[in-house]
Amino acid sequence: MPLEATARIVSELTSRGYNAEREAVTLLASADDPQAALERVVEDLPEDALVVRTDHVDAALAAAPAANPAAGDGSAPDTERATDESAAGSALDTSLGDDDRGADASPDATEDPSISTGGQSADHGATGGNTPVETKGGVTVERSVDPELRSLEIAGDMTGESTGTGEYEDFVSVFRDRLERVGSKLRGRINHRPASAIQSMPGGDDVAMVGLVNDIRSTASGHWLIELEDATGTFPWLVMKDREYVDLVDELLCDEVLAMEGTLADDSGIAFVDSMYFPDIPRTHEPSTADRHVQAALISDIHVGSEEFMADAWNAFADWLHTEQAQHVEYLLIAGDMVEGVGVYPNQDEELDIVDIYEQYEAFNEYLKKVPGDLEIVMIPGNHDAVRLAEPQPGFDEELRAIMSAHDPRIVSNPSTVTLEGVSVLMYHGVSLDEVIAELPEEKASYDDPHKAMYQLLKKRHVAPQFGGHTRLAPEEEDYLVIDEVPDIFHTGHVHKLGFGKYHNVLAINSGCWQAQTDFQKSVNIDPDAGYAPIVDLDTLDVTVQKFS
Ligand code: D5M
Ligand code: FE
Ligand code: ZN
Repeated sequence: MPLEATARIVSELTSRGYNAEREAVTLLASADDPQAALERVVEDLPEDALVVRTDHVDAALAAAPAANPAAGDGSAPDTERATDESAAGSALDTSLGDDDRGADASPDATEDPSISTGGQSADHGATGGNTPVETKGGVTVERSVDPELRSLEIAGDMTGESTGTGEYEDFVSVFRDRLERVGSKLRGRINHRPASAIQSMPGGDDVAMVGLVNDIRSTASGHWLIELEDATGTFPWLVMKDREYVDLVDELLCDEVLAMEGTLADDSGIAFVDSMYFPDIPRTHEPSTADRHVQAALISDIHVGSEEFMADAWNAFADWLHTEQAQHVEYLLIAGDMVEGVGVYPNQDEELDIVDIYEQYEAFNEYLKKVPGDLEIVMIPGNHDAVRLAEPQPGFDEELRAIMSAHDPRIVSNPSTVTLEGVSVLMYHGVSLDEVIAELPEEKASYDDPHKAMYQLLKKRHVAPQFGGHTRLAPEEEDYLVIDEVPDIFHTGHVHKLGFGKYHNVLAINSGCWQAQTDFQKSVNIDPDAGYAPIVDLDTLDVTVQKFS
């Protein structure tokens, strides 16, 4: 497969910081053992060489001993690659103890039945009854990927598109855009009226409105008063404590968009809620799948530069990616927190292994080099990364892109949507999950089940509905945080817990992290899921979890 071989050689060389003449690459590709030849060439290159030329390759090939596959001490041609024991990753069975992963494990009946699809029990935390069921020693293989079969498209990347000045008018436009776009998913379902019109309707009339949640208050008698706002004004809605909808009140966040239907009080000053509607994901949503068996690894929160960064686990993951077991993993998505950063949290410097932010990214790039060069890599920033903290966060600047150049990753904004062979993945770092978990009752969102907090974001069709708490909003003309199109996969990180499940057929995955428990996390009892890599089959949307720690 000459095309594959040349592409691989080019990316190997670039990942080590070299350019190459076209003929030099062809020559390398036609060697008996291109990988060994490449190693030799690199080893013998003059120190100041930036470009690999044909004469370098000629010299290296001439000096090489005759190819003898059986020869030697068993060391792999590339010593950075997997050795048998270091490549051992253990697969976690994701179908609740049934070790036939493809089989029809029956869905956990106690869970929302709507989340069960794809022949898998649908709802998982990292530790919920799963035990490592297999440990496969990995043998480094030549990955036989055909780049022609791949496709990768990006949407919603706002890098370079920022128009916000942070002025009041920008907040007006971003909320107007939010109401318009999220509201459009509700307006067809009810006979809504603007707030200003509702104020002048006669008492007793049936009314409906689409608006942003402006305020949520409980009344002295235990009912709930919810103020909705639209472009014309605000209107108060009362949810009586004995109505079935009262259970939904604890899910509400300020600034989310929803619709209410009800009856106007006699004086028309308030309406009694009969129904509440969320923009939501249609239950009929049918996800797209890839036409061939191909996989994506979804990870986040690497935190290179932290004393707790788990280099061994990362190296085992990188080695595993070179093994036969991982040969179908062709995409690697990284949802933010590449590095630990500097000054992100108080006293964070006490736990820094690398104190300079650029050196952190350089170290990250070294770790990135260890994964196979033929992977397509997409990354977005997180709250520890060196971009603005307010969301949406643009992709890294040119200087950082130049540092994180191993394997030529696609660097896009947080959030962004990447479509892999027809399967759309909404990537969002996940700072708002802290908010959702803090505001909602335990059974609806918790650190142990981070995917359930993600379901709430899907239901609200917005990745960071509530503004002003943990989540900082950079107002733009457009609200880039709206979930406009239904994604096939929703990928977040940030809370350092692994969990996944399906919500109305959308696969929600919160990847764990590569950082052991920090002192802060110890103090607040966060027990991170570190060293796991969830792997998604893009042809079935099934998930397997590989453990490397
Ligand atoms: O945050 C990882 C998780 O830990 C996330 O849920 C926030 C929480 N966290 C970690 N450190 C702090 C401090 N100092 N204050 C508040 N919350 C914290 P990450 O940002 O990915 O490190
Ligand atoms: Fe993180
Ligand atoms: Zn984070």
